[in-house]
Amino acid sequence: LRLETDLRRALEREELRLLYQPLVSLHSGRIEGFEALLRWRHPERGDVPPLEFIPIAEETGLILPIGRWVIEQCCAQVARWSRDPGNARLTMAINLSPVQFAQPDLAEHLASTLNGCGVAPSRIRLELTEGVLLEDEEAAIRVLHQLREIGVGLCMDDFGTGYSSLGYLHRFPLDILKVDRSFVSRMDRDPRSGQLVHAIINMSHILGVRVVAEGVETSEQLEALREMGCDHVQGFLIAEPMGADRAEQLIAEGR
Ligand code: G
Ligand code: G
Ligand code: NA
Ligand code: MN
Repeated sequence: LRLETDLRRALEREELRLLYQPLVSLHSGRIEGFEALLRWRHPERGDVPPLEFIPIAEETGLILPIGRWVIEQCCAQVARWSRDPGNARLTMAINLSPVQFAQPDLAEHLASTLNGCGVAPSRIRLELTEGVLLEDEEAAIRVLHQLREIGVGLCMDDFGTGYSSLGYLHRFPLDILKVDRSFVSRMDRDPRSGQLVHAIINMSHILGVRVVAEGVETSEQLEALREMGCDHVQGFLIAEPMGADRAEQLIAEGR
């Protein structure tokens, strides 16, 4: 309860910030974009893990103002990077919770924020978990099409956990699928996990969906994923989530 009260004030007290973790293209070897990851530094407790405060934010509805702030920060960040024409293609992946997805004004807020920052919608990619899709499939498909009409990319996050089925790829208008890091970490020990990831990549490609492997921690995983034709990788092997300044440095070095 205490944490809830504190979280309520975290936005106005500027205790929230975003870190950015790069995604690297296995085709070009270059940074393709970043995923924005929310952090909360509590004045007494220090860093509170997202796995602790995001569920509270979702239960209390605080995820709505926080989520809007995240979207606004991300669009502003993309606009700042884009002042350098060399960065004109960098993407920003934003995590959306099912509560945000259920808001009727989500598409409108996104569109007006993009417009206000002068950022092309194709630079933003929304990461959704299957929780978004399970409750009311028809409603979910309607919203996905609405978002797609704006022109933002759509990504299925944490694929391979829960009920994730390849049927999702067929029924939902997705651009990208993110193979969950639990799969990637099992690849080293268990050949069948590797074969499964390979099959997911092949099926995704048949359906015109690109694949990101997340949680890549070893060069063996990276090489195996490259051979399987995986499109993008993300994980500690490449870089941990970092502040915007460091991200900007990294982009500059990569060119
Ligand atoms: O950064 P970390 O890997 O600890 O994130 C843990 C979880 O918090 C992940 O499931 C991630 O998707 C979620 N998360 C991180 N940032 C955001 C955010 O801005 N909004 C939402 N809804 N979830 C986030
Ligand atoms: O659920 P989601 O995929 O959004 O979670 C992203 C979380 O994964 C972030 O909290 C991020 O810090 C974490 N993460 C990113 N790369 C790695 C990695 O290589 N290994 C592990 N264990 N966690 C990672
Ligand atoms: Na994510
Ligand atoms: Mn994920």
